[in-house]
Amino acid sequence: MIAAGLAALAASGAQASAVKVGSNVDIVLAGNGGNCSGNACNWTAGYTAFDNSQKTVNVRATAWSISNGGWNNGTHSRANIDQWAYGLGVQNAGEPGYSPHHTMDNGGYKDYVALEFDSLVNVNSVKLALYQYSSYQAADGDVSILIGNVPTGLGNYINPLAALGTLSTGLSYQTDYWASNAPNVGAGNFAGFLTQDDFTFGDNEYGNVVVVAADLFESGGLVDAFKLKTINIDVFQAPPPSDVPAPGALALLGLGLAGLGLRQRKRAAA
Ligand SMILES: [Ca+2]
Ligand SMILES: [Ca+2]
Ligand SMILES: [Ca+2]
Ligand SMILES: [Ca+2]
Repeated sequence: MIAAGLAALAASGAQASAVKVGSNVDIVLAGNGGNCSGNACNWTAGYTAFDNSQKTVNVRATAWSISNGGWNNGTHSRANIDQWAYGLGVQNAGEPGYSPHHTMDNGGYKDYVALEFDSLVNVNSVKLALYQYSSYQAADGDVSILIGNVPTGLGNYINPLAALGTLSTGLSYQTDYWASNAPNVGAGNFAGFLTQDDFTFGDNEYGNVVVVAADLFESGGLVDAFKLKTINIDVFQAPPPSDVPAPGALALLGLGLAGLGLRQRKRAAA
């Protein structure tokens, strides 16, 4: 039985990882509210896979905000998501309704959007609509991306921190910084589009949940405030379930191997 288990493990490689099936899939999140209801938004995007087949990827967005700290130690609360002509915005419980507070910003609480995909994905770039946060500082668009896997999805109220884990526990994350040279257009005004495309997630960094946040590490610099217009992703396909040893089977195999080793040591000592 152990030999058969070992053979199956060898055949599957044990390190079975997902395979990239499509790249540079653009999902346009801007609109006039038509994709949203019940404080969540949904899209379906079509793309041509590497094998030339036509595929779709579905995504659902909810909004969140962090108070009293950063990703690892702050309080994560559900916020209002709004789909605007220039992109998705976040209004948390501590914010007034007027611009620029309807953006995803890190002035006060740190706002983010959680995107749940029905495929495994990673991120190449995001297109942002920048807003000037205050009259005495230029607009800024530093953005943090987190990628993790939550097999059950987040639903409406599952705390993304609890579901995805802390930044030190295998969650892939990167921040793309921008040296702001936006014009002074006055507090709350649109300051232009910005594409952040220096993300370098590897082909082993994928998941079904992507967090897009106003720079989670901003501290004393220019406040970041933007709407999320477009996200560009690569799509991966998980290996067939039969190729992946179930955790239970692996544990049994481990016990079996431990037992085998024990017997062999006893025999050698005898
Ligand atoms: Ca906000
Ligand atoms: Ca704010
Ligand atoms: Ca910056
Ligand atoms: Ca900044």
